[in-house]
Amino acid sequence: MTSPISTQKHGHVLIVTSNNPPVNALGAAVRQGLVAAIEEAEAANDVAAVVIRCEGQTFFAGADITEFGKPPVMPWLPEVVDRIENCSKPVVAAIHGTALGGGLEVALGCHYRVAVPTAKLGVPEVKLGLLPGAGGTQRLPRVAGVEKALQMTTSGTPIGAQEACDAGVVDRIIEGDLLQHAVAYATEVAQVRPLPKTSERQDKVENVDPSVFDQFIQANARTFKGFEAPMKNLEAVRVATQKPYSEGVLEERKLFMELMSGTQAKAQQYFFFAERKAAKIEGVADDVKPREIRKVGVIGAGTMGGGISMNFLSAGIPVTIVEMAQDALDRGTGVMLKNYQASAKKGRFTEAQVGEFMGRLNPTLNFDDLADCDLIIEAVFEQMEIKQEIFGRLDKIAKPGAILASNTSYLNIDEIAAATSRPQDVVGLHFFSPANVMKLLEVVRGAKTADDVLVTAMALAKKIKKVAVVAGVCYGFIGNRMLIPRQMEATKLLLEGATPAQIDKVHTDFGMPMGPFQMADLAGVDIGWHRDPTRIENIRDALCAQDRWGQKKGAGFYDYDEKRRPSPSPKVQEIIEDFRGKAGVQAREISDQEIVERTLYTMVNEGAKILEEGMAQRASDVDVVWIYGYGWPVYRGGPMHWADSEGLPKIVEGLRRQEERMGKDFSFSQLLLDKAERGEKFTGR
Ligand code: T1G
Repeated sequence: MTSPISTQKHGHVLIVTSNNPPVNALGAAVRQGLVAAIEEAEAANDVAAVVIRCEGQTFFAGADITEFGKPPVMPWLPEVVDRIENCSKPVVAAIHGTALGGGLEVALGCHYRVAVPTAKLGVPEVKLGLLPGAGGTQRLPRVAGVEKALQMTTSGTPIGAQEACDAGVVDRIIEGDLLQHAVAYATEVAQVRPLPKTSERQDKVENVDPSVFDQFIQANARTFKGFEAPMKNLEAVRVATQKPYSEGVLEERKLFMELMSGTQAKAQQYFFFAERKAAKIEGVADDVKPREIRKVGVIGAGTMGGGISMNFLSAGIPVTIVEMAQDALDRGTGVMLKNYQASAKKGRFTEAQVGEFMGRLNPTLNFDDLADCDLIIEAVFEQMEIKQEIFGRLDKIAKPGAILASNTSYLNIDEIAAATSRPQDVVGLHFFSPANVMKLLEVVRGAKTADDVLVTAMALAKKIKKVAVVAGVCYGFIGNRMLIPRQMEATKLLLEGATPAQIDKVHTDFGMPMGPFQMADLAGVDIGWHRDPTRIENIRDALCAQDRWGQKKGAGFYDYDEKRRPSPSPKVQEIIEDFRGKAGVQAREISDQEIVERTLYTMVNEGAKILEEGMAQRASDVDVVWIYGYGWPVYRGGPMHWADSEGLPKIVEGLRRQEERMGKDFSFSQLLLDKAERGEKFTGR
């Protein structure tokens, strides 16, 4: 098999090229080829310098993640990087695309680094539950300084070429032909001695104030909470300020192996592939082309309609947004502008861009203005009759081939499609609030939704930087359908003796951003409430009847102060005890484990039902929904991956207790029972 690494002499420069699509991952053949190329350069008397570069979309984007967990093949990446650095002739890294992880470590092993202005450089290993394990935690601080190294290693966020140049990671920004200029640069430095070795730099790691690390930990405590990798990245960088390189890399290796053998790294690496697999639609031919979406229409300028519109405006797609009344339209567009300006303040956009985005917006009261849109998204009140009336009108005015989408969170897409003469053009696009922030998009496939409509939705999701998951038509699709039993069990636990704070704490200790009652207060306790304060059938009705609609009213399951800080509410406790009395329930001590079983195991059971009914394509899609839609901790890999790591027999055992408690109101997923019985897993790792 031909090596992905080839060499070619250009004058006295040996050009080493990697051609290993799609991202020049540093698999075994690449590593072997790089070492062979350096040996070739050493042996050739007419070679004075070396350029290492990559064909295709990017410079090396890191170690080959598909090799993880498999028997290692020599040479190790650290050895390759050391071999490059110990070459007796200068080696120049020519960087384009994204030099990430091991890719940046290879570049740091080179004596010089040049990059095109659009290149990005980073060490995203922390997102895989790891740390740069090929010398990166020791070389990066020596080149860029401790602060920059801490920020890059613990966030995993890449930096641009100019920032890298300013930090000393890149020696020169190349305008024009990268290879040509890299060869010229290599010729320029061919005779320079001593060769600059990043591992020998000491100036940026000596006399570092140790308090830098404690301050960094404090500043990032919330972000790091629950994760193992960020702190180990920080420890590795700290070692670079305490020990010589040769000892530091040994500590780096130890920390790396600790992470690699842990459950968090497995979960986060699983999720890396799960997120990409979600984009694949089973049963749709690869040659199905997406429809062109040049213009989008949005019906409803409320929180959802405005947020949805922003995704397209920011992606360069004009939006016609329709409301029924001028004040609603003005309010909606005003909120969009305010949100953009808030992002601009955080440096996400420039003021000019905000003007550009808003310039693409066409607010109107005239429904017929939607006639020339290629995609129209309805984002109005969650009531079937209203949606069917709107889709009936759309059917009359939308141009042929326009995709008609509903942002419904629960309702039946087939019933909505039936209100039109073109059900094949109807699809669900369920955005998560805030729609301009949350990455998840559930693409709900109706019985008659055409394949190219699906393909268009998935392609468009990528364009607007969403992660799309295909869902079937069922109440609540994937995410909300699993939320329902969780909320029901959480409410029952209140009646049986638990408090909102205890239940929420079990969830936040687990790693969720908030628990069931904190979530209810944030979203609105009144969502789905029948609005009749005289009709009080459950705890939620009682709260709503007393205007306790959540944070927006300063009171819900919790009381809130003027800064929206929550505190347990005696009033709510009274309501709970009142209901307990009426139901004749005796309060009892509820263990945290019971709360886990009754809420999280119940979700796993519902997720298994979703799979057995074909409402999700694969278990990893369910995990993608819960990580991107609800903040399930990525270091636990999502509900189905977590269930596998808990052990399905243990999940079944916990749910048996549920079955005893609930009798006929509880039904097991047969798929869950079968898999537990057969010792199988949902997510295969
Ligand atoms: N290894 C193996 N496959 C990879 C890969 C990798 N590092 N990166 C991407 N792929 C596959 C991906 O699964 C997909 O496959 C295809 O390439 C296109 O990816 C020792 C231990 C580079 C910014 O974490 O961030 O180095 O679905 O859809 O949107 O210290 O891929 O087509 O079959 O994402 O253009 C560190 C991970 C590794 C970078 C391109 N590096 N990759 O984005 O394409 S650990 C990373 C990315 C490491 C060392 C440590 C992105 C990208 P398929 P894609 P994209």
